[in-house]
Amino acid sequence: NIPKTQVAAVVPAPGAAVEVRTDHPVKQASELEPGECLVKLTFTGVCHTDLHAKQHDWPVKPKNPLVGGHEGVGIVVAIGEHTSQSPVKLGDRVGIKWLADSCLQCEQCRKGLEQCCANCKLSGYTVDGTFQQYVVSYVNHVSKIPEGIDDASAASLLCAGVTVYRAIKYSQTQTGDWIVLPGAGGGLGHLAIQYAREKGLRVIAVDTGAEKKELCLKLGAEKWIDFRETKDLVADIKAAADGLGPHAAVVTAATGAAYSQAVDYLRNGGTLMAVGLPGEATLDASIFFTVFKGISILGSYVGNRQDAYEALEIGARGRVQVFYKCRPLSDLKEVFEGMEKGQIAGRVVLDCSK
Ligand code: 8ID
Ligand code: ZN
Repeated sequence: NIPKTQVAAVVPAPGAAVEVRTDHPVKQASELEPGECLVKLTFTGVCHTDLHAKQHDWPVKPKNPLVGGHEGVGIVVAIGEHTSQSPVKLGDRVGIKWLADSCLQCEQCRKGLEQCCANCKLSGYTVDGTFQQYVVSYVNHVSKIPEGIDDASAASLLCAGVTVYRAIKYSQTQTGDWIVLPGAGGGLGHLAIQYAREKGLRVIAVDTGAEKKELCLKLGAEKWIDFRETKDLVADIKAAADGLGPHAAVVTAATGAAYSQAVDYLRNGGTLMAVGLPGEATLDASIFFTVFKGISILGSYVGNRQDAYEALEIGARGRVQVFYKCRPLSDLKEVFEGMEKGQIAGRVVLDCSK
């Protein structure tokens, strides 16, 4: 009993406002290709990437018209005929991630860099995503959601969680090291605080406003710096980390400004992990001091299937929790407006039934 139509939040043209439609078609079971599955969604997170997609502000462009969204949780209700060896079956509870599908055969896929597969499909970007009630996805890449975590709480682990989990995993840090998190009060950042703590790191949170300050400190940040109030960000961050600066910075802010002084405040031998994705900005850093201080500058892009498995498992054990406010799917336009103004502490998760 899969309906013919559904509620979907559609970006009808590049940069246009979101339209909520109640008559959006649902791909029927008989229309699925081999390897495809249909997932009936319960909840979906809203990532800042979805706002970039709506605003059309990245150098790589999305499909048009677009149903965005890539932090969805739901149940597999159909699998394409002639799908061989599906890792999931009907009735399984699964998550939809940014990486909807990849070839699994190319060099990048073989090496575990599935997200860099030249033939990948991206949920809510190159294929329609989770801002609807039924989404077409791919059996090889949907993530089984472990027991012990409810749908709404699991949703934002699928992008925000996986992304910061991987970024911290490869941040070249060890137990007891200092990590600074510009963007700490946002969707990715507030989970980064918790995954960093889980790794035994000491956290300096950088963001702005009383609500985000309270959230960051509650989640285990030891130090807080308000980027709008500080007179000298470099001096304040260095001072917060024994006067020597942090061992790593994982930048999840969606602006180039948050990157600009990282090489200056990092400790000698430190690592800058680029995660936040302003569309046009360039990384402005002293070459001399990058070399002289032995700084590593790395980029980290979502995660592979194993990163997702690990990030979800930590969440299901209750070690990392998404701090979210729940809104109906039909409120997406207003949620984007709040996100644009930087008003959302943690995440917003949408109820796909409303
Ligand atoms: O795979 C990836 N690398 C990946 C995955 C998912 C998302 C990258 N992203 C990108 C998004 O596309 C977006 O560009 O990460 C960025 C952040 O996504 P988000 O966490 O979903 O956004 P948010 O909830 O709006 O949080 C951003 C925070 O940054 C703060 C804001 O106050 C907000 O809390 N911020 C800003 I804007 N400027 C800042 C600054 N200069 C800053 N914090 C510190 N210093
Ligand atoms: Zn995302």
